[in-house]
Amino acid sequence: MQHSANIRSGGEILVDALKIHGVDTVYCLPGESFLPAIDALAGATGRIRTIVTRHEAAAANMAEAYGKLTGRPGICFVTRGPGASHAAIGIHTAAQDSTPLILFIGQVGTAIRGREAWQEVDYPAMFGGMAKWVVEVDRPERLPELVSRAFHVAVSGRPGPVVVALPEDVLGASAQVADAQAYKRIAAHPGADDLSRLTAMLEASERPLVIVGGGGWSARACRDFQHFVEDFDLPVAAAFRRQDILDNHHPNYVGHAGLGPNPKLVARIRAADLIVAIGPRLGETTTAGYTLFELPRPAQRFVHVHADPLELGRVYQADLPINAGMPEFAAAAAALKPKAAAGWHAPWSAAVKAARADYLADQTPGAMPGRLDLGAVMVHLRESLPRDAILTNGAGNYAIWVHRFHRYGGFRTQLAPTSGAMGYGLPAAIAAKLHQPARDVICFAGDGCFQMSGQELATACQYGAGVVVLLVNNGIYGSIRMHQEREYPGRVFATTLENPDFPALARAYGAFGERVEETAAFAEAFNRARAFAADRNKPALLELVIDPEAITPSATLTGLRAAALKAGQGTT
Ligand SMILES: Cc1ncc(C[n+]2csc(CCOP(=O)(O)OP(=O)(O)O)c2C)c(N)n1
Ligand SMILES: [Mg+2]
Repeated sequence: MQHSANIRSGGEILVDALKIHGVDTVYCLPGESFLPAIDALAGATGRIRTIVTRHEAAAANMAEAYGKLTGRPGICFVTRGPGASHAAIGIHTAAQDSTPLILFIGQVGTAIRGREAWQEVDYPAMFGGMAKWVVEVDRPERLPELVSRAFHVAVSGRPGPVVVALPEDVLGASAQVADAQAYKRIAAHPGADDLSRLTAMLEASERPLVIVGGGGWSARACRDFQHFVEDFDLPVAAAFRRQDILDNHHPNYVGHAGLGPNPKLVARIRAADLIVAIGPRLGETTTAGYTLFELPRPAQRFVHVHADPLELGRVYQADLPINAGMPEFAAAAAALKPKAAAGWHAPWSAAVKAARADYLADQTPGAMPGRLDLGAVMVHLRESLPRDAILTNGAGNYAIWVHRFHRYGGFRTQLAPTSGAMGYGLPAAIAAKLHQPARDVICFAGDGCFQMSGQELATACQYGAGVVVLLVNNGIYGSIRMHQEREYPGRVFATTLENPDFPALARAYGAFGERVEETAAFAEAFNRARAFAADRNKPALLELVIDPEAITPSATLTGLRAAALKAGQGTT
């Protein structure tokens, strides 16, 4: 703890607060609106690394990915109106993904507030429905208090984003004020009664199933969760894009309940007599558009564990709602034992093995049209990448292959926005690689997705982030084209892309760039890309040229169109 009685600028008070709260990285796109803070960051380079991006969306996405990776708030600095507007995507994703993040925004001086001064925005109004808390600091003396509160709000209960607006005179003024101390995360613990009821419900059940997800997990919490799962031999499905909470190689992992799930898993969820949802909100993407469970009273007995008491009972009425942080719940659950612990065998053990077998069978891709088979690429990667490799992606149909055929190796091997935001993969990969340089970081992006943040190859080159980008090029906004063929068969509009020469573009940035057009060429090209990234600490991009017909692992565009026409879709 530090009690500075000396006179400091608002910028210095702020950056001292960041140090006290343990910040080691700041993602930033500068603006003249927060020069005193930038100058204070210049004086703090021994403690805080400042990563300067080419677009505020990327800075905010990097901060979000950092928050996901570490459980500590990702810190982002952007300028007023235009910068804040670009950065809004990070706030949205951090909210949907329950990720701790603090966005600091320069603001017009307090003396001219409310006149719609240059680039002035009312941040509480703009971010009020998206962020957990929005505050504008009105005096430098209040920086220690309000920054401390920002950290507490971001990490406590259900983690999420906080926005702090910084009027330029507040940053530039001098003040004498004592520092706060480092923040402490506040979390609920499960009660003894909750835990004994949970044990009793498990023991009374015949077909239990766990759905794990949500934010706020840590490596330790995942280990504890695994012990609980093993002691009760429970089958575990992952909520949408939460596939790295339980190592997918674990025999109790039975698949992904996200978009386009294995129908056999869906059938098991429906047939379960007890659902134990640990962490997820059970949102639209995990519940097949709120159709998987009856509303508001599921047919199965229902246990819902969530960090936010307001989320419990919001959509689903649980028989046993448990308000707890994930580390707190997992630690308590790891200590639970089935009643007849010694020699106990779960009556559902055979069902777990069958569910696991269904999962493994679903991981064998079928043949697809075109010379380069994305399923075969995924199988090669799954067999050759180290288990701790981090895979990132944004939004697009290409991600279906990644989520379905990869086996995520446990805590923080997946950085994927549950918000479904395009453009996330590359900034997330850069943040991950800079934070954990020893690990392989692979970014998947569609041709559409990549072009929302491809300029960050420059950032990756500047800071030495040796990520490998696998750019899946089908020449279309494939995901939307898929929906278009289903709803308006044959009426192709606004979904076709004329693309640049991606490898040449990558090379222009100083990255590695190569095009892969057939399956047999992938393995060697991937080795070259990976070696370049590792040796040069620079990004490497492989353009994977995919036949647009291969719209999902199991459907073709022509097939979708024919089926829709047959069903009379789009005709009047
Ligand atoms: C920021 C943002 N804008 C638009 C969308 C809607 N959207 C979802 S997927 C998609 C197309 C993605 O195209 P691409 O990256 O090429 O992947 P593909 O589906 O072709 O594999 C679009 C436009 C979105 N999810 N996020
Ligand atoms: Mg595409």
